[in-house]
Amino acid sequence: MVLADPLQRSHEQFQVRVEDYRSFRRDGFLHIRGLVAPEEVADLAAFTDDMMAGRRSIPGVPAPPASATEAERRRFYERIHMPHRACEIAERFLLHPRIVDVLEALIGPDILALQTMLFFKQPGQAGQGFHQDSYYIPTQPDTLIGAWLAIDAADEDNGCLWMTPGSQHEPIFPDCDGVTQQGDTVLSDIESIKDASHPDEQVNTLARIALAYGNEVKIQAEPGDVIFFGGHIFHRSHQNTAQRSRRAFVSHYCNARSRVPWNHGIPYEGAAANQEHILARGTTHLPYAQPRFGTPCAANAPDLYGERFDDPRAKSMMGDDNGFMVLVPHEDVEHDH
Ligand SMILES: O=C(O)CCC(=O)C(=O)O
Repeated sequence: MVLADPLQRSHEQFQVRVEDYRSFRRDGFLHIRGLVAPEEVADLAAFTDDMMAGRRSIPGVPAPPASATEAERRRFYERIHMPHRACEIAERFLLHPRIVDVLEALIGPDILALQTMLFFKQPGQAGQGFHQDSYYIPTQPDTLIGAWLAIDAADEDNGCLWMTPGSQHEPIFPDCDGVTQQGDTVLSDIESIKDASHPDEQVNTLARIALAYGNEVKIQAEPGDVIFFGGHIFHRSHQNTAQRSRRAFVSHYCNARSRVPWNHGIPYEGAAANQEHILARGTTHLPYAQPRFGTPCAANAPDLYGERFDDPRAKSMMGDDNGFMVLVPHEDVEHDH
């Protein structure tokens, strides 16, 4: 009998430095340059070009009419939600092993992949005002993290991300817009805010709390850079006022041991929707989904991305002598806490 080749990782593993881990905790975000290879990002750019030209489409997402002019096609899409449920390329980037390597070090070891958004952000298209992602995507305990992959170079003119370092320690402010009942409402004196995500600082009252920090930073990025940011940090982006596009692919994840009462507004069975989300790395006692397009990940390739079955010891991410975060078994009882 000829055995199939054992499944192998398709990408060189990315190891997070202890200094990066520290800066993620200190600032609330982490910018990893060149995490995704240029030729892979070019695939994603070509995919969006093809969509705007009407050569490719995502099932369930309307395409520009055949009569649309070039300018109308460019403005047709702004943002597509959850493309990983309808097309292979989005699932591939959601489960990109090097992105998940970083997640494993920051919030792992077990990672559940929840959400994707494809931003077209063509010249003139709007930004998104101050908001906290955990308001929209609740996870319990809250381990939400976003990964923002630059498809185009992003700067102040074409609407890059802006982050407010330190605001990751803020609670999630309930929004009295009535969209959800979410937020940290058990805190006795928490104030409700209004119109989070609205670009106008006078309308969006989260802006007052965010701007009081006085330290907002712009995150200029090159194609292939990924910005990781926690679910509590105040962040925003502005309108694209340049003549260049500012496309980005954004995914959200949580630790796979968190309950996720969220399925992008789609009804689900039971008290949580974990069974609708894909196990990207590690293991979990909670339900999870398989990828729809077969992208390798812990759900379908446990030998590669799941638990090492021959080693049942508990493990934690720790710094090694070379300054990298590595998964270490808890074997030294003398030093256990
Ligand atoms: O890319 C943008 O313009 C905004 C992205 C953002 O704020 C988010 O994904 O939470």
